Amino acid sequence: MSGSQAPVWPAAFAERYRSAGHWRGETFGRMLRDRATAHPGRTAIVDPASDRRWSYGELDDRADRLAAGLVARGIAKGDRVVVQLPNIAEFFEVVFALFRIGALPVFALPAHRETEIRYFCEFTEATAYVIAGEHGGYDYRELATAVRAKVPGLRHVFVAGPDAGEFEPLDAVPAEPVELAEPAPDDLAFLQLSGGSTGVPKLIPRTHDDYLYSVRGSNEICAVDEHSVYLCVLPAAHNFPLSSPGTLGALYAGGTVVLCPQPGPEVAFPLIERERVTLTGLVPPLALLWTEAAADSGHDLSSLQVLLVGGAKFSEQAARRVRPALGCTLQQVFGMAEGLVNYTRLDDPEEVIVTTQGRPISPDDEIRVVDDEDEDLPVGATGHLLTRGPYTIRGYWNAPEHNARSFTADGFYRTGDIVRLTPTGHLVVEGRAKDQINRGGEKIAAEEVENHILAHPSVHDANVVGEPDPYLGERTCAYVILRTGAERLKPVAIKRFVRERGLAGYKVPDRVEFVESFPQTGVGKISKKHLRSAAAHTVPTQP
Ligand code: AMP
Ligand code: DBH
Repeated sequence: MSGSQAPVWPAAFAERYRSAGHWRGETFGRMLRDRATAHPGRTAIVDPASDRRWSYGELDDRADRLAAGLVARGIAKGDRVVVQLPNIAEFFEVVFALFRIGALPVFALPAHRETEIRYFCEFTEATAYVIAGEHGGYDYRELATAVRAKVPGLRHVFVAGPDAGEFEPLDAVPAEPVELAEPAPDDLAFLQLSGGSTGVPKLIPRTHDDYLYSVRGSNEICAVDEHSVYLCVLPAAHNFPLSSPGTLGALYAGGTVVLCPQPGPEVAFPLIERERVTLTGLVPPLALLWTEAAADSGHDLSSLQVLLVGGAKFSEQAARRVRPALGCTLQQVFGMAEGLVNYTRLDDPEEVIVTTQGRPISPDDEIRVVDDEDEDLPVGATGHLLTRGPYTIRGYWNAPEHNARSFTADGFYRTGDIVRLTPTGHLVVEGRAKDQINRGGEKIAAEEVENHILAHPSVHDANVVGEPDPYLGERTCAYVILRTGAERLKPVAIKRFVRERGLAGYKVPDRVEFVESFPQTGVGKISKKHLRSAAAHTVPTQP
């Protein structure tokens, strides 16, 4: 992989991370083979929606066979493959097949629509795209038809499930296993997505070595072992349920992954009872919902030992309710697909668990809290979080200009988070400096949505900011100035316009407000700070 595509760790750091035992020369493909050899009969994947249970031996064999079929279709080492699958067993068959080939899954989310998928396909020059035919009332085949018409380089679309339409069924791909050259541990394993703060999403290159370290470290901290049963509630491709400690943590430890088809308690609670689930991970709005529902659910949740909550700030009041309601230990997790993941520890005092977002996985995670001039602040002061370490990327994929801004000259990632360090070394997330809205764990880059609104012929200017929401934490408000003389529009017209441009539903503004002008700062720049506080004071609901 050339340096411009994926910046790597300088040799001295790589050497240090290897000699410290963080990078152990493992790969995902080999890891699954080792587990399948050690305990072929143990259950790896439970997919309740289709009533399937795959043992380690079966998953291993399926990955081999699918890899062979994909290779026969020309998918080769280093190729990018956009994977957009819901929480179904095939997700693991596909990603482990790609890991074995050394082709890179690009982890799209089920919520992504034409604009995002087309961008991923074009930007990564993907050779294939994998979908489930229909899911959650949405037809991904139609999406694939639209994308393929516009992206000629996309050679294959594979469809998991019964009706592939005009595309090739995933079921038709597997072939007799073939000998494949193993990828190197420091090769890229996949491209993960960033919530981002710019016009287009950025892609995060992760290697086998670095990601496996974060998974192994997470397992230790969350006490994941061969008896663990992880319920995957959030979209499987997201970094949090994938690796913190997530499905890959459970598989690494030889435990079991149960795929939750829907995140609500009415689906999840019976599964926890039936499969004796021991841990799961949720975003704060779901954690609130589960806590409320647990009291009179009538389901036996006693197997649940650990609930991880992260992706957005979990309020102290909500955090305090977890243990009494669900009878398990709360672990707050503050992570990012770029790398750094912090956890409260299982044996931290309850006060630390409910009031902090944890501390880093690794003794080699370097944390700096700095002011606007990158000067270090004293412990306890609130400032920008910069980080560098054995599983934090040194740059986004193919984004040299952006990297110059998102990383310091000596390789620290500018997280865009505003934090404070407690005397115990725990981090408290106090806010955000990046131009992003965190809608209950779903990240929205303001600029991306603004650009789409600006494409409307009646719109002169647009600013998207977050406003408080009791359930999501934050929701989006678009302030829009119409062109002079343009027809009057209703807020729904802007929302519909954004949706019809093929953007994921969670990026459609929750509220649209038409204004005459934007507040300005002293030097005449538009003040998002003032817009945010205006939004905080006017939160009527509207269609
Ligand atoms: P991404 O870079 O898209 O993977 O999103 C990671 C970002 O999510 C972090 O930089 C934080 O802004 C936010 N985040 C994740 N977990 C938490 C948490 N527990 N509390 C507050 N913010 C969080
Ligand atoms: O929000 C995130 O991206 C996130 C949250 C918790 C994450 O990537 C993670 C844990 O690994």
